[in-house]
Amino acid sequence: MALGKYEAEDIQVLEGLEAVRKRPAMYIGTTSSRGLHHLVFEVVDNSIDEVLQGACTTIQVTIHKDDSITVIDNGRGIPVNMMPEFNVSAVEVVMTKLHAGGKFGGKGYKVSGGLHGVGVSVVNALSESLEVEVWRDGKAWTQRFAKGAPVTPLKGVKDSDRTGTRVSFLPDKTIFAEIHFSTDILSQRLRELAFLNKGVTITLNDERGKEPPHVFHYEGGIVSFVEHLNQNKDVLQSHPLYHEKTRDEVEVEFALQYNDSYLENLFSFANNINTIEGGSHLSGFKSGLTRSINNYARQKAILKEKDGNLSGEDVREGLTAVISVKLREPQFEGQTKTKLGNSEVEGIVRILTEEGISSYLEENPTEARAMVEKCVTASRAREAARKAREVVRRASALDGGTLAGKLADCSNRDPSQCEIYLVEGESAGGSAKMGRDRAFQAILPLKGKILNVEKARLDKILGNDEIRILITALGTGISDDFDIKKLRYDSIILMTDADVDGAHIRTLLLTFLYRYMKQLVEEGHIYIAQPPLYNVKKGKKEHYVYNDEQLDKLRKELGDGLTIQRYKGLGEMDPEQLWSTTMNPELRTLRKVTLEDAVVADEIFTILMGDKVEPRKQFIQAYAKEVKNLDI
Ligand code: 0RA
Repeated sequence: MALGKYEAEDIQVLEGLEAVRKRPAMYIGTTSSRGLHHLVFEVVDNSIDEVLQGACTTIQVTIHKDDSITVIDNGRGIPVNMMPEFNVSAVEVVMTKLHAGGKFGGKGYKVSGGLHGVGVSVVNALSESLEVEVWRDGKAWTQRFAKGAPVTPLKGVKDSDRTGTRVSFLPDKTIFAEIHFSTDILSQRLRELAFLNKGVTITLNDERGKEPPHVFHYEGGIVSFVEHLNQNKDVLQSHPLYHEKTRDEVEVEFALQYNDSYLENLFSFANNINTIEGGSHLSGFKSGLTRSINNYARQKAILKEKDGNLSGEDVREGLTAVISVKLREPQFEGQTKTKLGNSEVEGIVRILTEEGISSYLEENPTEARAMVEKCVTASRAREAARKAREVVRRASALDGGTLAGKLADCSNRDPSQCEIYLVEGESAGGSAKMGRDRAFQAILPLKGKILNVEKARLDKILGNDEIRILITALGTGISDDFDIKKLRYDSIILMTDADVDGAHIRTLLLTFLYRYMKQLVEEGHIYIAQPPLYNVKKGKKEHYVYNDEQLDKLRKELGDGLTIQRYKGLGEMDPEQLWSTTMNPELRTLRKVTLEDAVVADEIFTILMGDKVEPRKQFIQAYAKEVKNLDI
């Protein structure tokens, strides 16, 4: 190896990339599994930039047997020329200098900011080894690196007339807690990218298993995305409405299709980044939609003069839509940097949305009528819901009126210190009330099954006692009234039995929280308690066992003569046991409910809780274990 020159080089490179190795989380958010997967997305984002330039049509991702990754694209290839200001090749600059992308002139779309966009050099810094191969200028070129430092110079190895880039890397085991790539996580995002960039072909090949490669290619782009989101629902339009237009250099496209549910299912993207926190493009889309539907309804006298306007909520009931914008200098704001800040985008999107929807309604009168009538019905139902909600508001104003006798509140009044246990059943609720630390733990027993909110409209949902009490206890309100600042407990812990009924109740609760208090899920306030499955006694010594694996292990360790009790429900534990196994912060384990992917969560809830029986059957058969331990 030609190390000579590169010894000096190492030192320089490490000055830049050392920071990344020292504080990886600063660059990729975390060194957990999520951060590991970000490495792949970072490389793929660079290939997607080539797609956005119209320079690339295929991206192939391979997970090798040793969990190393290869990404190959047929873009232009990273430039190989010497860069005088750095005295090394452009390839080496891209691979070793932070944010080198910008140094090539920010002409094109760069997926910068947001979640990714930190630069391939970060992937290089966090890889035990990395090899880049570039096809460009009639040759194939390669260079190898270790922990970010070059170990060979860039060499033109043979003639080649193709163009593109291959990046192969093995993540550094001393940085990441675990090196295991999940095909599911990778395919979710790769599929999403294929939806958002119509025509591109993205393949994922997992060499660790025997499955054939996944191929993601959608000629329909976000139209296919909306069809996919609605696949298990009954729809009002035979094909989604689609509109695409560029204005003031902002590329706007949206697709929408109503279904007969009551839920709004709206996803927004800016430069391929899922803007979970919304932003100017989303508000522009919402107001354009509200205006165009109202205009049409008035024009066709479906709304009479005496009727008030349809509200935003009315026109979004049962709506599935994807709005995607691409712009030159996206500003990402918000807690998770997933809110588009560019204010000029709002007006552009509003006008284009209004234009697109209005002409669709004119051209498709049958569909238009079905859509608008659904919105009018929604508006009437909302009036009924408003009255029901008034009842809830008054109940919370009384602060405790409905709660008295139900909620055992904690004495601490600082929400950041407090937690609430939502407990299945009165008897477990009783034990929890006695066993808890009343200073900071509140207990709310829930009797029986709560309502399946996936199948009911808001007025009915709010008529349900258990749900009203829950809303009052949490203090935040729901949907548009939701205000996280009013949250009365920092942690909301679901404690249900470790059986099928318990899992069902947990899913019902999660569905409600996800649909009506989504921010609580997004911001990580929801937890699942882990009660023990067994009590194992040997002589005077007691052990609590949380799963079958642990039980096997303990059996081997302790030998024979054990008394094993399987807990059938939380109610079988006395208050002291419940405290020490499941509620004592020093000893308990809680599972945090995370929302990795709202698209997948929506899909799962629709399948689990919706009307269609066949997809549910299939899902439960395929994922029997996961459903029991539903962890979004
Ligand atoms: C810098 C400049 C150009 C392209 C790239 C980097 C590039 C990086 C990666 C990483 C994976 N695939 C990639 N493809 C391209 C611009 C090239 C030009 O202007 O010709």
